[in-house]
Amino acid sequence: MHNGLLIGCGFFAGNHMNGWAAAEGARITAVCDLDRTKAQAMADKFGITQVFTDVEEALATVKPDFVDVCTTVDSHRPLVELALASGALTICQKPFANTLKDARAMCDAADAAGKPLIIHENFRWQHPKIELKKLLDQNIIGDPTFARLSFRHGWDVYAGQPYLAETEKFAIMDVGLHLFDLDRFLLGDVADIHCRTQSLKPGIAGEDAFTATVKHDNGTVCVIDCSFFTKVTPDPFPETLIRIEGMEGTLELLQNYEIRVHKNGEVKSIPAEPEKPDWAERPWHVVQDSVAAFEAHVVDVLNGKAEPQPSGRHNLTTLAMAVAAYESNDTGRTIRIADIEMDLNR
Ligand code: NAD
Ligand code: 89Y
Repeated sequence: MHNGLLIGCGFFAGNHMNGWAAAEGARITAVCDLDRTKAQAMADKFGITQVFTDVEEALATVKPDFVDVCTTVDSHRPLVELALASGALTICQKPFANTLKDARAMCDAADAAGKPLIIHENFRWQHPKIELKKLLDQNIIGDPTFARLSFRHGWDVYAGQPYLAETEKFAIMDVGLHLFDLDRFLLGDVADIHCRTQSLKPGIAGEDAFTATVKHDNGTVCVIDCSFFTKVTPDPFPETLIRIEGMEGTLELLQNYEIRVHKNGEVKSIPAEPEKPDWAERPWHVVQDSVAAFEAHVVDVLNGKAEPQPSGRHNLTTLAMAVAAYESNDTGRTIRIADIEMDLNR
C-alpha cells in the first residue's frame, strides 16, 4: 500500500480525497493546510489522523510515498520541490506554474530526485474524451484535418473559486491549459497558435473568454474556444464540446455526452456519459469521475506499470502554449511554440 500526503484542503481537494478513497493500492494517510480548520475538517471527513499546517514537518513525520499538491499556483514550486526532495512521487494540480522558469525548475527537481512528477490534468482522463481518443486511434475518420474544442458556459465558478475573479490571467490559465493538454492528447504536437482574449463579466480582473487557432505539426488546424460568460440553457458546464473532421469522416462530442460518428453518409450515436461515482454530484460528475481515473493511473505509475500522463516535462509545452496565447493576444501575431520554449527567460 502506498501512503500519501495531501497538501491543500480547499475547494477541489475533496474530489482528490474521494478519488484516493476509491483507489486500490494507495491511500492518503496525512493532510496539510496552512489553515488548520480546513485541514482538520478534511481529516475528520475522511478519517485521517495525521493533520499538519507545516509541509516540512508533515514530510519529515509521514515520509510519504507520494504527495498530492492541491493548492493554487503561487505555492506550487516550493511545495513540489520540497515533496520531491523528500523522495516522494509528486502530483501537482494545474496550472503547473505561472512561468516556464518555475515549471522547468520543478522538472529539474524531479530529475535530481529520480522521482516522477505528474500534473493533475484531468480533462484527458474524462470518460467521453477517452472514448473519442479510442475512435481516433482506430482511424475511423482517417487523418484529422480540422478540430474544434469548445468550453463555453455561464456557471458561477466564482462562488467556489473566488480567486478566479482576482487573477489577471484567468481563462487561458484556468481552463485553457486543460484544453491545450486535451488538444495535444487528441491531435499531437503543436506548431503555432493565434489567440484573441475577451473580458466580458464586469468586475473581474482577467480575461474570461478566448478564441485560439492552433496549427499542428501534421497540418491539422484546431479552434479552441472558451467562455465563462455564455448565456445558454441548459448550461453545458463542465462539458467540452468537440468536433474532429478527418479525411474519411467526422467525430462529434455533443452536449449530454453523445458521441456521433459520421462516415460514408451515415451517422452512428454512441452514449459516452461517465458513471457517476456515489460520492459525486451533477454536473461535476464528469470531472469527479476523471479525478478517480487519474488517481488510478498514478497508482499504476507508483507500481512502475505506467509513465505519467502527463508528466511535468510534457506539461512544459502545454504551458508554453498558454504563454504563446497571451503573447499572440498582446502582439496580434501568430506565435511559434518552439520560440517560446527556447526562450529560457520566460
Ligand atoms: P483553494 O484556494 O480552495 O484551496 C487551496 C488550499 O491550499 C487552501 O486551503 C490554502 O490554505 C492551501 N494552501 C496554500 N498554500 C499552502 C501551503 N504552502 N501549505 C499548505 N496549504 C496551503 O483552491 P482550490 O479551488 O481547491 O484549487 C486548488 C487547485 O486546483 C488550483 O490550482 C485550481 O486551479 C485547481 N483546480 C483544478 C480543477 C480541475 O478540474 N483539475 C478544478 C478546480 C480547481
Ligand atoms: O478551475 C477550473 C478547472 O480546472 O475546471 C473547471 C474549473 O473548476 C472552473 O473553471
